[in-house]
Amino acid sequence: MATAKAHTNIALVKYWGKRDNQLILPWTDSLSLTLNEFYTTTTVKFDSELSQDEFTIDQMPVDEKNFMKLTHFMDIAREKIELTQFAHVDSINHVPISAGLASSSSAFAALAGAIYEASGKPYTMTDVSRLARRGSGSATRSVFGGLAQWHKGTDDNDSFASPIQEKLDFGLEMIAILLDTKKKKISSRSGMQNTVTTSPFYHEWLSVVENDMRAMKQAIADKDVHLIGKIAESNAMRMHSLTLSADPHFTYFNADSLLAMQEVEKLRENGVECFYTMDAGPNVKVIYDCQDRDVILASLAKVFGRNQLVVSQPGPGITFMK
Ligand code: 2P0
Repeated sequence: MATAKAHTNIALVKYWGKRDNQLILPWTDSLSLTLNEFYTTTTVKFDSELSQDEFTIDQMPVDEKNFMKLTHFMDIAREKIELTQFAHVDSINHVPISAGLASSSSAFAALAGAIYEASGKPYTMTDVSRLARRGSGSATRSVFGGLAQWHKGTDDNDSFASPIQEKLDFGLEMIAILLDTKKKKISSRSGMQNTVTTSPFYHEWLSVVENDMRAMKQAIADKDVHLIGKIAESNAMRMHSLTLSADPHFTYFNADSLLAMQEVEKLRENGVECFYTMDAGPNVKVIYDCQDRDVILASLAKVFGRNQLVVSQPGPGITFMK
């Protein structure tokens, strides 16, 4: 039996599209910041008495659809680790589910970590990252703290994340503006698939990411928070332009997302350097240097409720609890 805790991550250079849907192999590398504030804790207990896996999420048994998804993931893990037993799996989310705050990233990272730890067999965190990927692409990166890069790789074996800087020695921070924490209409899985097959701009995205990865890694090496934010914002908007150019076209923006982005732009016009990013949901995340936190919070709190604004520092990689 083992319990693992994993945190969500927010991509600064986004993953948007798979070239292999079964193995979850992405078209591009991606790069993210793991957040301290949002996490999942998962306990796995292998049990020879069980005739099938048992899952609870937030203390409720899972529905049929989630059962199928999770037991399929357990089968992949059993095959990789050469295990035969079924397991009790109990997961608690400290993340608003399916609201673009990437609950699947912390969920599958925590599950993959707990499985390896409970198996009693030797493993590396690269093994955990590789397995987490099979549950959800972004989970690959949540295995590591701080800034992590998911290498797209060529097959199941070489597509995994590695840390760029697990403990940050500069002031990168995020505020998540919670605008709508309900379940999203278009999952990232189907949204990205639709985009890959129908957006006439998809092939341009591949070179956008290649350039952004290079520039982002240099900005990180230079500890240049403002340049990190600037590249992340541009990368996010180019990702979202793919959804508008898909057929059928769609968007994850809502009216409040636009309002939040305008507020960030106003702050910039007033000399406060801060930037935004968005994922597969309407919530906006603001990227800034921690020394500007108070002025940014005060300004955003004039438009949004203070309880909608969640400050998060960089978070750690997977930890195990006794
Ligand atoms: C990312 N997102 O890089 C991108 C940016 C959302 C926008 O990864 O199909 O839940 O399970 O691999 O990882 C969200 O998609 O999708 C995501 P699957 P996932 O963080």
